[in-house]
Amino acid sequence: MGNYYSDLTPDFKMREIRFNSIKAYSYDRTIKDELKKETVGKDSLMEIYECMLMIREFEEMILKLRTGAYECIKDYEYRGPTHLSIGQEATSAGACSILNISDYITSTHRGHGDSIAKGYFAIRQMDDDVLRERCPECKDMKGGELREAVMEDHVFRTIAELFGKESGYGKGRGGGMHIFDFRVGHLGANAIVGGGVPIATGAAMTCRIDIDKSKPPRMLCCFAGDGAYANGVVLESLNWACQDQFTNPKMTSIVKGLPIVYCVVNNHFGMTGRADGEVTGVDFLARRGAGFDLENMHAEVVNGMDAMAVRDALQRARKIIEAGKGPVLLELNTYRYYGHSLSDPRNEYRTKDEEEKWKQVDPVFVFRKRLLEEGIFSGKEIETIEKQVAERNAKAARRAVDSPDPDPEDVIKYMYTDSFSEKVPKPYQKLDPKGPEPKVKRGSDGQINYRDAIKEGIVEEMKRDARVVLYGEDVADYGGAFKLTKGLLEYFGRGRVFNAPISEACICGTGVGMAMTGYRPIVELMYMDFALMASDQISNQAAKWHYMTGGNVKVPMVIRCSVGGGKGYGGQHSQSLESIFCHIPGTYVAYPSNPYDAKGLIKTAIRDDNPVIFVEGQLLYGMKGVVPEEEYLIPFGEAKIVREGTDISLIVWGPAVQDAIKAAEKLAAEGLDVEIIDPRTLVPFDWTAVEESVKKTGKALVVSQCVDIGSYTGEIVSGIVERCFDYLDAPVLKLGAKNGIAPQAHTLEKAYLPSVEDMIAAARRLV
Ligand SMILES: Cc1ncc(C[n+]2csc(CCOP(=O)(O)OP(=O)(O)O)c2C)c(N)n1
Repeated sequence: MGNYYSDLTPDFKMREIRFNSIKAYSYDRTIKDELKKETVGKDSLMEIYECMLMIREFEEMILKLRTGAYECIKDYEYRGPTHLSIGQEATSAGACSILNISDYITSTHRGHGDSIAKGYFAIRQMDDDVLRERCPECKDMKGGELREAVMEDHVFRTIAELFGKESGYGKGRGGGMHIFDFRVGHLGANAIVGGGVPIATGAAMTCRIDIDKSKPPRMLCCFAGDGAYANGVVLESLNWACQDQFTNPKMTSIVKGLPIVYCVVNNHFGMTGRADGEVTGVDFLARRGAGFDLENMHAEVVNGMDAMAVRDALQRARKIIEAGKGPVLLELNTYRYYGHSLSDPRNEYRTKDEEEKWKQVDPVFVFRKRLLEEGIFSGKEIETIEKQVAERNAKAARRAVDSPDPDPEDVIKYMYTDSFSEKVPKPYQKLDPKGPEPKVKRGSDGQINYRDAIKEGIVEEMKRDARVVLYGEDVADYGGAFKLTKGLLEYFGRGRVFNAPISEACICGTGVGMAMTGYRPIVELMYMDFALMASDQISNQAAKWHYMTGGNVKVPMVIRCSVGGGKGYGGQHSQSLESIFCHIPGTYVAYPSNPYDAKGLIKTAIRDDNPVIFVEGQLLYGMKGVVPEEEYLIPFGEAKIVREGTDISLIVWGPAVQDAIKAAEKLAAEGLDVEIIDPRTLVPFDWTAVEESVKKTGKALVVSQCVDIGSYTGEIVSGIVERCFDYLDAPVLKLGAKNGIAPQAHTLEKAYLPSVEDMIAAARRLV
């Protein structure tokens, strides 16, 4: 038993459990006070103002585009989302004004402001060399002229993305709701409400462990709306971020809470209705900080209409985080002046009077007034910057309209990357063993089982590359529900092999965040059925970010999940769901059917730069086979001819392969020579092997343990018909599990899964 647990003793002493208090609106300084205290410089004040103006100008441009009132591009008809953040500028500018280039943010569908602000303050921090790197066309410029050109380029790339242009940040693939810029630490806006929060949490895990002592410590600012704080995955993330294992010295050598600030951008409206008074039970969302940590997460409510108050809270958050006491939760209380989008007239859920009251505390005008009244800047200085911002936006908008659209030929370009971890960067080649290596024992015949083959592949890859980490429910001390990872903790240590809360969405989402920021997580989902709990993080996040960023980010992660079918575990622990993930563009799907393939494929999965769903058959865990001790990889997209034959092509994967072999042997006795093809990876799929076989045999049967309706087997059937129609002597058949729910009763489950006899019957039908 791990020495970090103390014995549980029954203790029912009467007591009272208290939560710490949460401060609200504690900021009360003037700008002059700030200058005197040197918490801000005059330049920074102008930067904050300029940044807020840039956001407003950008958002008002969208507003005017709808009526043709944006003069310089009157000829352009904008189509696409219009989630404006006018009124919320202080949250973006105030927060980003304290971030370093190397700090990260994540944002939301209403995230143009966050994106503009993160880029703006990063550009203000860049020296001339870095500026030139960002903008190769500006290579002959320097100083102020260079910075201005790069700033204009930032606005241009943002507008170009909004307009779906090839020169946009995401080459027009993601659009405004998925805006990002990894070069300045913007990890992406998310159009799935709450979807970015576990990703941010995972990126913060990277910041916590991946420390370069020559650089300032990194932190993450996660912007998400008030609506998102009702979402399960967001609450899972708060729980995740507060885990004891990050700060318990018995469990980690990096005693440091997660360096993340959860910024709740509380504009008081979800989509087209209010949360408080109806669909939530609290007055302040900062209360969400209680309940996950013994002393509360450090939480505050902040006046989000005041950039200086936001900045002050973020400065405090940074100190807390640098002291190792993260995470922090800040509720930034603000208001959006327009509807959810421009098609929302907003009169059903709020009054004009209410809007007017908020406009009285407008972040841009009030800040301007304070700068003037406190004598920080003259009217002329302010007007100069206002003019510059408007002209810059207009110029960038014109340029964006005139820039080329993506080529329709490239519609699916960037869906996958061809890249692969060829060489491990030097700092990650170092192995730091904490105990004995978990060596897999071979029998005298050189055989090991499927479970150990996967384990051996994982160990080899983790030894090769320190960026590979492994986590999931009880995978560390216990070795996972199926003991596949037993011994890895003792060898690699808890920094690389650790247990996760029972939060499948967060397990996958944090994996996405770690992968985006340079790590290569292997995450384990105990049963494939539970992948449905994480379906957004797998299908909308892991799968899509490479494409949505025009190939600018890679998500090299492996999601291991096992299929429990055949054990009498019933409807929620037995499903073969690989077809679902084959339907989601952006993920690879591998399903080894034997120990040799299992080792070779897991190693490839770990080195591949795409997200891979790695399916394991629980009934195969005990299967033995000869597996070389030395290194080998099995390329994705290369099927295996399990048995050569001339009469029927039987395409089959997973545990059904063994049954197919038995069926082929029986059919051989009847004089039917079956060729068995195991694709090994369903995505990418080896069409060449299947085509060659079917052209030879003229008959095809496709078998899997997926429920027949909507199964990937149907996709293969249609592909065969399309490719081999002239060679076919019979209809192509498919066989799967019955169109029902996996039953518990042995008799029923036997009838449910495709059997050897079913395969024989189908083959006979073909001839
Ligand atoms: C998971 C999910 N459910 C519903 C929606 C539709 N939707 C888009 S924005 C929105 C409201 C989000 O509210 P909040 O998080 O407060 O952000 P805000 O729009 O106020 O900035 C909803 C429900 C969505 N995009 N994602």
